[in-house]
Amino acid sequence: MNLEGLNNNKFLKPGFTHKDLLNLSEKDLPVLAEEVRAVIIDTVKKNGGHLGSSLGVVELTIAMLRKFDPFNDRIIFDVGHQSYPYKILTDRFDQFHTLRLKDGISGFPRRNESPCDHFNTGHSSTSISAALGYAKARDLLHENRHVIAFIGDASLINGLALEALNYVHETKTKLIIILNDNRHSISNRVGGFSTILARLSANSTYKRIKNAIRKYTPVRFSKALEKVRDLIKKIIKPHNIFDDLDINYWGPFDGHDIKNAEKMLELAKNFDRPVLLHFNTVKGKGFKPAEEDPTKYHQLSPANEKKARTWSEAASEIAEEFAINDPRIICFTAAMSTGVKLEKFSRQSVMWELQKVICLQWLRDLLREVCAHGCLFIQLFCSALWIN
Ligand SMILES: Cc1ncc(C[n+]2csc(CCOP(=O)(O)OP(=O)(O)O)c2C)c(N)n1
Ligand SMILES: [Mg+2]
Repeated sequence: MNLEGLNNNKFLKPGFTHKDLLNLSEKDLPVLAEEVRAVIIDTVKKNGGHLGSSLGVVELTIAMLRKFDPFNDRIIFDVGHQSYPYKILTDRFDQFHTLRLKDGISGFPRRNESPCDHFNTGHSSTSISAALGYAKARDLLHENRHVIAFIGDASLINGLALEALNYVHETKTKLIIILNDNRHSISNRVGGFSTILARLSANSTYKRIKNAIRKYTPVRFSKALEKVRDLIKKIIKPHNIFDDLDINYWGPFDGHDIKNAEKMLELAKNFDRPVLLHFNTVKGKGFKPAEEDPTKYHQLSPANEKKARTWSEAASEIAEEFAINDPRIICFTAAMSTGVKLEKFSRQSVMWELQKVICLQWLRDLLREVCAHGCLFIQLFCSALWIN
């Protein structure tokens, strides 16, 4: 990106650091949010990368970075494809134009890139496990830091993440889970848990909590905190699956309301038990094409990329060809039928297609039996084994 083009920016200028973010006033924050968005859109259009997820979490990231210290606290992103605003606001704005270029800023959190990146990611659903590890280590060493897992709705509702949720109860440690619910995976979100999240999102507690906070904030904040905390317990009903797992569920809240998000994060900071804050956001927020077609704008290719035929295109064509003659052909994808070019297959073929599956261990066992007499492509399963 041409840094000269940023001269019109009010806040996000060369040399911008995390400290500058802390010095901004409340009314400046929406302006900063728009400037962050513009930088992301501009850079991703040129260099390629993930677009919709990062655009959707700009406000949440601002709130989080004003309430937590990214150098001392441990903020762990799931997948990490939504971490562009975080990178820009944690002292990497000047380098952000090198996103995904050789020796440039990585498209995912990287420990060797910044002291604010605490966990290398790429595969989904690892954040809560990593956060639990950090929280346990903190307790053992009597350290003073917050641990936050920042996870998307589709990443939360599969085996690896659910396993970690199951274990939160056992660790009895303080942990903050921020659920960024944009109702999308790469494609549509599916599965039984998806229904649970949708029901929670439809809950009207957000307004009630906002009113409760408004009622108490004239009192000194620490006092208000106690009252609101008690109130939250009563307000956030009906009882839900997270409460059943001994994880306090607060929400749902508007993830684009920075002021309110900051208040909820402040409450979570002062809460001594595991808590999950459920925020509703819009994938692709602020860029109309991405809001309207979040699947297409989940990820863009670099502007000058040569359009060679990809491995996915070749493989999907073969699958389509086989499927014409054999109704037993099934395709499975790790929640990325678009990315692996299987859309046409899923539209045309009559057979069962199980897609949007992220938990590969589960998929492996399922496929082993489905394909007892067939052939199994296990590329992503192998990659997850190696990388995780
Ligand atoms: C194990 C694994 N399976 C599949 C993927 C491909 N993948 C990348 S992002 C993503 C969707 C994540 O959805 P969500 O967590 O809701 O985040 P959003 O993109 O909506 O912000 C998937 C399936 C992956 N990274 N890792
Ligand atoms: Mg999502």
